[in-house]
Amino acid sequence: MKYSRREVLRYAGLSGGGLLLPAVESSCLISRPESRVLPSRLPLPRQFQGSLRILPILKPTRTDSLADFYNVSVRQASAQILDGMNTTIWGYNGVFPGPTIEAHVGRRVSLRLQNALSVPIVNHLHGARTSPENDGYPTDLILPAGGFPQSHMHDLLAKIVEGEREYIYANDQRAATLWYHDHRMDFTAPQVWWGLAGFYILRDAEEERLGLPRGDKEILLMICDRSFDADGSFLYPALDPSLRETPGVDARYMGGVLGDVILVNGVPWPRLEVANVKYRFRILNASNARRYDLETEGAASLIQIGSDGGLLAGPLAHRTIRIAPSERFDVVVDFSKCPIGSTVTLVNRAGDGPAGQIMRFDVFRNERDESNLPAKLSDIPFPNPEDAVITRVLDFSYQRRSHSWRINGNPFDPARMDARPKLDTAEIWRLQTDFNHPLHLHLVHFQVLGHSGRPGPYDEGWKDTIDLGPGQTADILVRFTGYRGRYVFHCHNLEHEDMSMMGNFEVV
Ligand SMILES: [Cu+2]
Repeated sequence: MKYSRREVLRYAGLSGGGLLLPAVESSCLISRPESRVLPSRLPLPRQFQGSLRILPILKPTRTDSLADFYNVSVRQASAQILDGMNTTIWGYNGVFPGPTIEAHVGRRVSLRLQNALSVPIVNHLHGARTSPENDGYPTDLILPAGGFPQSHMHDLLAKIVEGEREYIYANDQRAATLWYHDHRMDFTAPQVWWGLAGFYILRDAEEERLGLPRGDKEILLMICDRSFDADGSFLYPALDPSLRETPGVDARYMGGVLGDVILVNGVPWPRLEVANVKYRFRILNASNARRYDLETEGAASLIQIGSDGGLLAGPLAHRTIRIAPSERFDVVVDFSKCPIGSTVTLVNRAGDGPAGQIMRFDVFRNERDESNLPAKLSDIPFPNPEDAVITRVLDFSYQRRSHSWRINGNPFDPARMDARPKLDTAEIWRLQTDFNHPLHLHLVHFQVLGHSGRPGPYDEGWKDTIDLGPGQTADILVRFTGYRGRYVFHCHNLEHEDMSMMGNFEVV
């Protein structure tokens, strides 16, 4: 019998503390692995040469009165990311980023995924309130047609299929910027790195009525970093580059893999020609481990209108927006004060050298602005901590003994429930970290009560991911609504996630 590395760790008799009183080894003496740049083996592409790619909307293969039906094949393909070179990607319908799915509140989406890769896949719709069987639990694999050797983690509850399966998304939630990505047990990080990520935009009538910038003034921006091998292929420090058996990365990168090329919608440091009016940018950080401090240089600033879970109560101006892996920030940028011929650069204050730049807007056209930016956007309830029936403490730390990322000292185990919240109740989850961890809960949206004291500047509205820095603690108020069943919560630094920083909750 063959054990995965993670199973070996589990059987090594490592035990963790109880949920409410975590027994965690002191993290102050441990030198934690930092995220690290993987240098490309070719000259980096020049900045602001390529045009931003506007991501196409996927057409349903059919629709009826209740639902839209999509068929998508997940396959290997070739992409032109660098000038004069081909990059092998794994893509939904063979493209990276994946095609955008546009959905409407109250109308169901059926997504039939066909796995044409040589390894298992799992699809997760990030930020969606989805029934457990459709949520993309990491062991609910779609094996390649013809099967796959049983090297995957043992899970009695896993629903494994061969070739293809259908996912049903109810779209019974607020309008929001969601995204779908691979969630295969132990191999999420490399499979997303190869290209398995796309936008899923959920719209509703309330939002349409506001008159926000739309049409060609509403633009999706998927930011991610990648490194390239000398032949133009994606470079990733996987222990098993075939992604068939051994999970994990070269030990030097277990803190997280950073690329040295910044891609927006799959184009390195692109430029976009804009008119001197307001634009709406739905920004997603689809990077494995890199966080960005976004700023604009030029006569336009970032006005946040939405977060992971949809619109804020009102617009919120930021000098800088810190965006961690998997977070979404919906922003309006008003170019009306920019002279024609001027430029505005979106920069990353958290990055050095080339990684300090993201993309450039070239203001080239005079136009009349027909959009609005209302002072009131939506109703967000005030979070009342007294609604919570319990407070749970969850510690997210590196454990030196096992050289892995742990929650309350435990590695991931599909058979262990870390929490059993009751349907339609609220709980406070007190999240504490030793390091940078963007923490994500499936199924739910939450409000931030305190982030090392009080809500931070990026915690407004409904969130599904919260970014914590070293030694920070956050209290989040979580409402468990929608479905009973088993879901995961985890760090969305994908290398941490693959290396055990994931737990389970079951809504009962
Ligand atoms: Cu982490």
